[in-house]
Amino acid sequence: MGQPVERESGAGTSTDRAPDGAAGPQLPPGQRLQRGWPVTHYGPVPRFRPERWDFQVFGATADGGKHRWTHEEFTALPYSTVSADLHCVTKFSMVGAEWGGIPARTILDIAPPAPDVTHVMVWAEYGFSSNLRLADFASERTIFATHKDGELLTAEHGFPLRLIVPHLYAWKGPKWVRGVEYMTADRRGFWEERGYHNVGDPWKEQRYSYQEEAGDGPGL
Ligand SMILES: Nc1nc2c(c(=O)[nH]1)N[C@H]1C(S)=C(S)[C@@H](COP(=O)(O)O)O[C@H]1N2
Ligand SMILES: [Mo]
Repeated sequence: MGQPVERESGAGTSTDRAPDGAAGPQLPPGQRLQRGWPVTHYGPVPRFRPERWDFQVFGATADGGKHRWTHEEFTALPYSTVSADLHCVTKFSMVGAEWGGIPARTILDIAPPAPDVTHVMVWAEYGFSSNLRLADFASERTIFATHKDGELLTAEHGFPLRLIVPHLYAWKGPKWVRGVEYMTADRRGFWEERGYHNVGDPWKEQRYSYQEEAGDGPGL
């Protein structure tokens, strides 16, 4: 088997001009604006089975236990919205989305981590994962999205739940997310093990692991 590659499919045409000739949004270095919303991921789109779906918080929790929500319970948590762009490391950006869902901060409040937690691993269907520094996960703008622009996410864009981390590249936000592991040390997630940067700040153009500097991540 070869190396997995991030694959794009679906509608979306690239343009180097802002729509309507406007000045347009400011994009991170090396990114270009995309019209439409392409679908990008590795592997198949999972089927949603509500009776089997749960959301789990585990690892180094403050109370040492595992927290679990059914789909009904999770989607009943307080809803809010965040406006944020999506920056794919393959260089397209999708701008101006309004994400609706459950802020990561809410999860940290109701299922708090132990005091020595420094990182989280966000887990999705089929074992997909992405690691984040606790501070990135705890950002006021990090959100578990159920909706985009007021409409439920479609299956290929992550229904029923995906994470959005507005200040990092889009791979840091798993689609079809199922839980969070609190960690007392850093560990690489799926793409971070396969050559993507451990931190992934698009404004610093942290695309690949070879760009990492001391302190950016655990050894490869
Ligand atoms: N579960 C899962 N989530 C994923 C990925 C993936 O391969 N699997 N790819 C990420 C990448 S690289 C990008 S750019 C965005 C793309 O989201 P979109 O398909 O909704 O545009 O999803 C992210 N979330
Ligand atoms: Mo991506």
